[in-house]
Amino acid sequence: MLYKALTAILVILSCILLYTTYRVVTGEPGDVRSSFGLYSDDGQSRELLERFTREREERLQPEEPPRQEPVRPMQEVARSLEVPWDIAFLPNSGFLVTERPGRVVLFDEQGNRAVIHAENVIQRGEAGLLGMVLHPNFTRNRYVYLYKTVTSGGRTVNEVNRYTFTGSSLTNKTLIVGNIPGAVYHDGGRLEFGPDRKLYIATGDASNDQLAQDITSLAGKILRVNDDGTIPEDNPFSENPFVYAYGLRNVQGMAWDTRGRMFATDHGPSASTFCCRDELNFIQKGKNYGWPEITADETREGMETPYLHSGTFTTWAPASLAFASGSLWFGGLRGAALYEVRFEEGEPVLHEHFKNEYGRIRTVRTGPDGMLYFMTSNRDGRGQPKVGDDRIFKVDPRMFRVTEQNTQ
Ligand SMILES: [Ca+2]
Repeated sequence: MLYKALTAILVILSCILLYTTYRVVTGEPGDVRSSFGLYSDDGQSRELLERFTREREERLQPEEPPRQEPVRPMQEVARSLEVPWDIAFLPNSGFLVTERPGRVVLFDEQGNRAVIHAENVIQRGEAGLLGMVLHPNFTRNRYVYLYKTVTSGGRTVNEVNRYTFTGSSLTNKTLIVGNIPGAVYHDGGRLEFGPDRKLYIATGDASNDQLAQDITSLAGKILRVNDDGTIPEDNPFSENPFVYAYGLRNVQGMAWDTRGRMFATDHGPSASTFCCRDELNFIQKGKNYGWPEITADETREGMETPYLHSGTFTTWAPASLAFASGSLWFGGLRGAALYEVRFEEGEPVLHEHFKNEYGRIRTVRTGPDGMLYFMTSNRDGRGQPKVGDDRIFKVDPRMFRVTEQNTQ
């Protein structure tokens, strides 16, 4: 009896051993090897290890990704302005707007509006009170920078001044850069602080195209200074230490993408017999952007061709540049559109929004809320103002992709 029982136990144990050996050898589902700690250095084991690691890492991630906010509707934020040229967002949700005839208008957080500052400016053609930017440390120092066209020593010039914002006025005017050649046309005018916290100043050729290639002139350039107007040590030209890039015709838009790459728009010679060729340029320190020697796709040793241009039949008249939602955006004056440059598989592709819906569009800026703010320029002498012009709108930059998805 005892002998039979022992035999039975032995048979059962042998069966278990045989089954286990079979599972180990075939690697059947259930993976007995892992329970036995029997990992061998084959592909399947590595795959299992990787899967385990991946699953563990996934468990360490937040339970759910943050919910995407719904795309917000388009909204008018201001109206009845006269050639608004720039907008600056205050920390308390109010904002400042420059009007080209010489006014700075404050819109406070309650929506009240007041002219808080007036500048004597030359108001002819494209000249006047133009760009505005807040210091990166505005919350602490309250500095506001303005770009304007004035008469100095009998000449038309542009200058950049710094002011202190008191909450209801601009005081302590300090000259930052003066004697930038000015004219009725081609005054540039955009101000931006770069990611390096230097002040970049976009100028025009002041209707004298030869100045763009003349490194000693401040015309047809992108200038770069410290916040007090002194020269950064790493600017590229000893002949003219203000200059960062040159060979430009009339730059009114500068922006940096999230990788810190700098871009600038430039107005092409739209009004001449050699039409159009508006530009979007990838800006690098010390480079020559070709005006007036080369335009559009033309190349020449030591000169840069544009990243994108409008061709010889189309005019954008690009008057600004902003980066939002992975794209570059600019307003088109003659083009009467909001332009978007998307990077599709690394290539810049132009998309046109609101064509002829709002008339001439000048400045586009990204607000602290991630919305795009754009302003019309229908009262600048070249447009056809409608009731309510000029106006400022805000639009969710994601709106255009949603619209496209819905119409596909
Ligand atoms: Ca060029």
